[in-house]
Amino acid sequence: MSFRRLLVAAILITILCALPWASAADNADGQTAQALRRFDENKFGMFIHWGLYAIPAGEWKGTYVRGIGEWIMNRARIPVKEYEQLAKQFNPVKFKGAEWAQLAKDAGMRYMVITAKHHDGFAMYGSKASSYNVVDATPYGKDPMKELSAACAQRGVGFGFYYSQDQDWHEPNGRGNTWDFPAERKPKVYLENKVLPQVKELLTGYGTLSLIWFDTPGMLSEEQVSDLRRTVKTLQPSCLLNSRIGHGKGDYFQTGDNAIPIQLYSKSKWEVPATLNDTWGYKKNDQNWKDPADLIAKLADIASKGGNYLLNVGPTAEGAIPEAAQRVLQTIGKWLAVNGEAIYGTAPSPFYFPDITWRCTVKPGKVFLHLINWPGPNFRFEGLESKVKRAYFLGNGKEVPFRQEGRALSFTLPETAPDAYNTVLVVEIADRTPRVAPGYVHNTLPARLDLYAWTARLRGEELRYDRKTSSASNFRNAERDRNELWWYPYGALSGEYNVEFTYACDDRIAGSRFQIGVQKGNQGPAHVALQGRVEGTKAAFVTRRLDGTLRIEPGDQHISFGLPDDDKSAGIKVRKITLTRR
Ligand code: JFZ
Repeated sequence: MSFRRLLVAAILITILCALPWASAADNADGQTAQALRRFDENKFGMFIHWGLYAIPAGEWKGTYVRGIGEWIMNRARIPVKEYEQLAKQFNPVKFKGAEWAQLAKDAGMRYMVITAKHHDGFAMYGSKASSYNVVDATPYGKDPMKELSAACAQRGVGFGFYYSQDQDWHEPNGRGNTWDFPAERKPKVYLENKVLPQVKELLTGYGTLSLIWFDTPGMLSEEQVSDLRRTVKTLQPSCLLNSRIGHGKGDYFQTGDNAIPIQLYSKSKWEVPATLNDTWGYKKNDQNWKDPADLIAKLADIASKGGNYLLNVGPTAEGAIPEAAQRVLQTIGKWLAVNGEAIYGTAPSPFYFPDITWRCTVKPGKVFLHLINWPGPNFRFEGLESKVKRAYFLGNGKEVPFRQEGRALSFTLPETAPDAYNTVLVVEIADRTPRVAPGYVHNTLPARLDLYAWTARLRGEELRYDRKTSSASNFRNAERDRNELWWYPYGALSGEYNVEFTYACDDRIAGSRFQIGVQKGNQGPAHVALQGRVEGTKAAFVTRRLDGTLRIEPGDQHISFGLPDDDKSAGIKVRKITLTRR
């Protein structure tokens, strides 16, 4: 072939590849990218865990079962033959898709993800692939997902399904049920007979899906997960997949449940799945509802770090969302109706967070300072080099007096917060994007870093956070669930540190051993990093330097605090752990 012919051929191939019909895969990539942008703008979604587990609601044969409600079949080792009987009682007469969709809308949630099938294997929609489903196996006999998906579409709320693709305790070849099915698995049989057919049903029967939320990967091979991904993208190229599909085949990343990274986190788009109390599926005795102030602050925190917040409700077996949950969501919605400009469609903070006074989101020409812990009348903000034109409260439009000297901004604020939850201070700047002084950029780690109890995941159902004293308490050791604080650095922290500990403890309950651990990788017990004894402080907050050094390596998953031996000092109040680079 002559050079000229080669050149012509090369040009032709280039043009063909650029054409929209050239390749289905390229097309899917483009639609995925677009869907991801919309997903990023939405910021806030509703998670719904609803299934047969809402009937026992945390209690089996008169005995309380610890842990998350939707795991009751596993935790109580309930045989399939017994658990299946629950279907005959499932009759959610109170269910109204329009009400659930409207609640999401009122709460300012822009997408919804509901369990089509959880680990118990029961399909909450009309499935041809398995008769173990809500239409064929219950007295209700209808498909609630038809109504719900239509109600969401009508209100412009994105709609997606949770689907447990790997664990299925109802199937001999699904993962997880070792009490009925001890024999070896044939993942391929399960994948081809149940997962792929059901996923196809979900993608063809409920309109446009914003996403499918897979969970707890483990058994399926990389090739099998690729098949699953291809099945979804072929039917709906714009349907997003989360990272829990496994083998790195997702479009965006999930943090651990209720786990918010301590600083800005930017490894692709991410989402925090979170509970409103201590369970996903309904449990009748769980009344540990999170405070709206805390949830609103967490939403600002997550948006400031570049994430989305997927907040869960667990409806009852009758099909009602608990009233306490509804009230909390309405409160968040009222705040968002006024302050949504500082959440939706924003970019994350270009600034590092020195403490828990403020969080930050940005839009062109605007810096939104979310004052989540009121600083009092004199608020100093450092690190902004762009010229400030104007400052005002988003909630009431009132001008806020300020002085700008070099990289320091001093605001004069009211004594008390104008907004009980989160007062947004809008700072209008002369630049389109803020110029940030060196040393204040989000990815620079300071010499001293505070790990606040507020930025930790509260692990365990007894642990409580108190906003007045900014501290966590009730570090009980209950059966196999430890009450601990877990901080997620997500890779940003490797190094060696001296450690200080800020806490308060009544002298009468002092004496337990405490432990600061580092979790290596994803699984296994925390490696013990530092230990000490809880000393009495006459109930006043003190800061104590601890013996030894804390070593954090890249890939370490989290840092923990807890009482490993006894819970005599469970009432200790922990405010923060301070790391100083050695
Ligand atoms: C999973 C489920 O097992 C659970 O029932 C619920 O549906 C939840 C949303 O997801 O649980 C997980 C999965 C992953 C982590 C923690 C809990 N994780 O990575 O930390």
